[in-house]
Amino acid sequence: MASEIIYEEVKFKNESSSSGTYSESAAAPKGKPIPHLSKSGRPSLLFTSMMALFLLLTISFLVAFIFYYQKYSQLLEEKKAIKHLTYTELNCTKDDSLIEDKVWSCCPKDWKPFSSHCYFISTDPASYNKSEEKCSSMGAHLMVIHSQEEQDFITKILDHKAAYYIGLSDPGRRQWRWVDQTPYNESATFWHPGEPNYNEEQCVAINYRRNGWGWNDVLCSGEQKSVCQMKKIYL
Ligand code: MMA
Ligand code: CA
Repeated sequence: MASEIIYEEVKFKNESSSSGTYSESAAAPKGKPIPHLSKSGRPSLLFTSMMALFLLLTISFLVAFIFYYQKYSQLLEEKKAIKHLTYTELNCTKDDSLIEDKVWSCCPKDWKPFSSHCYFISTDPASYNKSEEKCSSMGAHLMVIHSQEEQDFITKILDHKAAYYIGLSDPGRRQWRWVDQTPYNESATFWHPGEPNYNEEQCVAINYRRNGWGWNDVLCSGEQKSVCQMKKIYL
């Protein structure tokens, strides 16, 4: 409020055309004081405040613009992804249940249903990252195995001569992580005898050896087949 008082003082003295204190300001021509300059010749508090406010508004506007622009682009990307995820054919079953209002549980064509999930066997070899990217582009992730039943279900339909990436990897220091963030439970693992055996092998593939199906740590750059997993679609 003090700033307004100062400003009005300036104006009043100007109109009265008295030379006053303002003619002494260095840059101002005689009798024509510059309104936004205070007695000292420095910008007045009001002017400075207005400039600060303007700057603040500009910054706020820019921040808001960037924020909404990013949100909008994200939305567009998601829409694109959803369009991409529209499966042309679903295979659905009505699960046996005594409850009347049953729902259809579906898997896309070429995906295999098991329990509450659908599985896709990708037969063209790719690195671990490329394999996971491919699953991701289909709304899935590399397969996660938490039980003997899951392990048995998938191995029954895999080729004995091939290795398949599963969604298990080590970001460092032999800390095994599932791609879906579910906890790694040491007591529900299916490593081949002697595996994992090399610190540089930070990704896991499932393959068949004389003792049966099991997990082996492998180099993530190696090109392997893979298995994708996603939740069943309920209609
Ligand atoms: C290969 C490779 C390793 C695996 C051993 C087992 C020679 O390396 O697949 O990941 O542990 O075979 O002998
Ligand atoms: Ca190994």
